[in-house]
Amino acid sequence: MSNVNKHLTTGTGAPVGDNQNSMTAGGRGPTLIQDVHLLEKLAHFNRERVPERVVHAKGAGAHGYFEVTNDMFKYTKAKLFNGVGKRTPMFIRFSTVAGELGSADTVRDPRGFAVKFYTEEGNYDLVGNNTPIFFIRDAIKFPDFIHTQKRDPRTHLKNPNAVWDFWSLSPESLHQVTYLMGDRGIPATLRHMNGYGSHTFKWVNAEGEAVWVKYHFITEQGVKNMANDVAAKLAGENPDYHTEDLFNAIENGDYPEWRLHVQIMPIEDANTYRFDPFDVTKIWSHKDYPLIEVGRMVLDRNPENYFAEVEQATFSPGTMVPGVEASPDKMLQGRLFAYSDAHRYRVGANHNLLPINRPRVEANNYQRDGAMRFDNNGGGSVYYEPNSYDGPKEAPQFKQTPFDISGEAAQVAYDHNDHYTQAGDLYRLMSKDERGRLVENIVAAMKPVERDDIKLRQIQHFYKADPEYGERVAKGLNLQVPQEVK
Ligand code: HDE
Repeated sequence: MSNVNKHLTTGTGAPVGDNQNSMTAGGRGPTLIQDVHLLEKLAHFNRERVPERVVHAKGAGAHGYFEVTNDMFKYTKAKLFNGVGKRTPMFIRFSTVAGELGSADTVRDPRGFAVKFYTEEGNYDLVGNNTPIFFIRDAIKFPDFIHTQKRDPRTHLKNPNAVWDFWSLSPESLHQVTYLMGDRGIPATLRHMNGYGSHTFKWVNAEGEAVWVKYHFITEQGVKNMANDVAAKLAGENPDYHTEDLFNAIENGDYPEWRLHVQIMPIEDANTYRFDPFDVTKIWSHKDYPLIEVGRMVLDRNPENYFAEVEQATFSPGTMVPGVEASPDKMLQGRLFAYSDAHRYRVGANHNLLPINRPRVEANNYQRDGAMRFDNNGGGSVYYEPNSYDGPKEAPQFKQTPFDISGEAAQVAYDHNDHYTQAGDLYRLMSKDERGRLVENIVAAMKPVERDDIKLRQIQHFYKADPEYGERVAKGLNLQVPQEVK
């Protein structure tokens, strides 16, 4: 039906006679409750905000495509990674982690790098960061970790005591702390940073053979970072600097591009590798498992509407396609629950029906009803399974790949506890100037910490990673490296 109303209407399509004046009893009388246009406008306005993401609240999104440049048939049957030249539409949302929806872009913080591929087999979400590792390696610690990154419940201010108390008591964080406090902690723009799946995932080929895989999106723009003073100035002058840069680049046809590479580990190597390959605080050496190019990701279209496409976008590591499966990485396992739970709370039970989240292939299932079920809710089709009415049936060829389980059910820590080698390697990999800036950033961040015992505990971790690292931070804080660690 053509839009008969060329004029302003209410939410229910009725034409509006006056959008400037509330209806009153007499020119100066009280406002009449029968002015339903006024009531509707005010009531809808009160409900314009949905809860912001509890982490990664501030973000920017873009549409684009993924194009295969190198077949991955050998490793995975996932169709989006096979057929050189094949293009799959995708949507990405970049984000900071700790700040609220209105916070500044140019802060020292990991950046979210969440990609939704609208593949011919359903959506595939790769919900990563711009860091190949993470601070912790068991989901059970995540709420506590994020509490220390957010505001103190009494002062409502950021609390460096909490930040460094948690990190000094969670030495597995040292690698990511070194990464975060280094130059890459503040990217110059969202286009000049890499993206990583961070976790280890499982790929399965058409013969049912599995390998372990890690994803690397290498920016074609080159990695560029932002100096502290520039970042601080921009945080005040233009808190949306990264958002604006991405939008303008795409608007001007300067489409940012990343090359997707993977590291492939044979399934049996997981038992003997020198680091636990499922420990997301560790990387796999590129010498051991070199990068293999898979394709290119190009962002070439800005969202039409920020709220509809960026705020309502829902990504989950649990959104996988045939040929991609989870690994036993405890952080990934926890995320498999947390994301869709967050979406059901924040956006609603039927968030997958929203245009930005809806798969480009038909979703055939018996899920019905729920708030905001704005499609035909399955119409009159059969609404249970098994059934004799030709409803959609499972396809056994898409069963998850069986895998062996060993040991007993228990709450156990990872058994590889070397938190220092890779953090030290990262420190020694840095140039002299980078190390100087790293130490400066750490000293500045730790100076406000009230208790010396927290500082000294953290200094011991830096020292164990590299004595020079520890000595320089201690000196910057006018403290001595504790004898017991020397
Ligand atoms: Fe998240 N994370 N996360 N995270 N995360 C969320 O989902 C969570 C982790 C990441 O642009 C939330 O919709 C748990 C690692 C990105 O919409 C929430 C754990 C990595 C985004 C959540 C982690 C990420 C989120 C908040 C520990 C990189 C934004 C609201 C097991 C590999 C996605 C929401 C977007 C968002 C939970 C740790 C990346 C609460 C429980 C590790 C990029 O569900």
